[in-house]
Amino acid sequence: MMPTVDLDARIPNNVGLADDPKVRRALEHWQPRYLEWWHDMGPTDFERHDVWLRTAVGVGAKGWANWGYVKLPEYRWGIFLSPEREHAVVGFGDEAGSAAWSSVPGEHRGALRRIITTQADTEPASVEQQRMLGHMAPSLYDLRNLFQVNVEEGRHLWAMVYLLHKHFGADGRDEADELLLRRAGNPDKPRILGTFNNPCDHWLSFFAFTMFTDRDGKYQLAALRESGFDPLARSCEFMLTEEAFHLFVGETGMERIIVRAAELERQDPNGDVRAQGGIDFDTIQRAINYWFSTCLDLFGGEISSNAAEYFAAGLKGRFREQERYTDHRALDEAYRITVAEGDHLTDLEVPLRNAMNEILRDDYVRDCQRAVDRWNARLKAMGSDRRMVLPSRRFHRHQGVHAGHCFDPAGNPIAQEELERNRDRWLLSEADNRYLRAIMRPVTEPGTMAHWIAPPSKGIGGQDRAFAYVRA
Ligand code: BYC
Repeated sequence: MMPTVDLDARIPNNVGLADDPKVRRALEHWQPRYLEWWHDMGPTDFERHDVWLRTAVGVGAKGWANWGYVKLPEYRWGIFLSPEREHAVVGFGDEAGSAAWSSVPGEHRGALRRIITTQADTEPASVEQQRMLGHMAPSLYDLRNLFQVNVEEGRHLWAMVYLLHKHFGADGRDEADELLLRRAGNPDKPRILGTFNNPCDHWLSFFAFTMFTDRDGKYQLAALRESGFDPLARSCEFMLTEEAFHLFVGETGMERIIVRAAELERQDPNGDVRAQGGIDFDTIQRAINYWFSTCLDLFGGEISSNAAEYFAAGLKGRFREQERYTDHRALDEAYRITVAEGDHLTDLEVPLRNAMNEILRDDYVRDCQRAVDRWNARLKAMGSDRRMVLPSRRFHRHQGVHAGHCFDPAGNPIAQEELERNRDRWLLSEADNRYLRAIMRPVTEPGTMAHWIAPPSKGIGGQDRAFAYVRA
């Protein structure tokens, strides 16, 4: 059934808030605090600008968003769930085949609250991490893309906060309040997951973040879309629609920097991209190494009893669980993981359910590799010999079985001193970050691009590349 959309309500929604006074009041109480948080921690100094944005207004496959100029604080953050599925069932785990839950089963309350809170926490965190980037945007096209990503992360927070208020009573309200109090990178009240406390203070990191970190979002949301807790599954389904654009921003943004690097390398008599004011291939590779490896950590440990319990309970499945698998209980198989033992590598067999984080990470790595292959095909077509690579999944890890061991980017075990000696060759360094911030001067002329990035292939939202996407 397609739910009714109420766009004129104080909180636009298709979840029947008008008939749910308790939850409506709770959310209307949360709303001014959210706006206060947005004012304090959202994009700095652009509150009065008109930004060409799409605003979610429903969940239909076509025409789910309106386009127009919007001032950021006036964006209509709404709550939209995909339509209810008829005869929805728990799709995997011990209870596979039984009816899906429309309210939270008591025995899974703690786990679900934890999953939803962790998912929710990443959304405001990313907005906080990106708040200064407007001041060094390479074009108005990119500036509006940044703001589009930011407002949609805000909407994803609304989606999760709705679930907390609707299904978790006083505990849920407390969690929703805490979400506005933690701060990315603040040692006293950090965000929950590691990567969401790392600085993202120039546009190479922004594009790497939307390429690699938002892609973790895609896979986590896809795993939760399989959930037997139907409201969570339906929230994630719609969030994925918006997420696709964030991934487009990251993948094409990285590609445009790579293409420009190849052009500048050719122009310089010594092939020195930095001498031409661009971003050289080694720096791009270090950004890939840094963001890819920190994002691998976001999947949690390779061997995880939490993941096994989430799967057994029917809370969090595999990527496209229904389409790709026939055995939804996953009780009989094992999974092989290569780990370090002293100075060599060895294989470990793990019961499949305990390897669910690694299985999701496999799908993620494949998707990242697809994008890297695309960039490399572009380089080849330009006649460049340069190629970008993903480092081994063992490199630079802080969660799971590889944490505490040292590996080179190819995944070979190495001594700590060798890692330290090569750190600035392999990972974005402070000197890189200083250089990148120094070349990133804001470009505010419509249709004009910063020197270090190639133009996009076309404009966005029905407009061409020279459109005034942001107006003072
Ligand atoms: N940092 O069994 P383990 C997105 C903790 S991104 C810090 O190995 P588990 C977005 C873990 O909590 C998607 N702590 O892992 C992107 C546990 O703690 P306790 C966000 C970590 O629990 C861009 C311990 O280590 N969504 O949407 O199976 C922009 C052992 O845990 C980390 C989700 O993450 C870490 N990286 O899996 C905007 C989905 N990794 O029990 C948005 C919800 C693990 O010792 N989250 N730990 O206190 C989950 O499903 C799981 O919590 C995780 C971890 C996949 C994150």
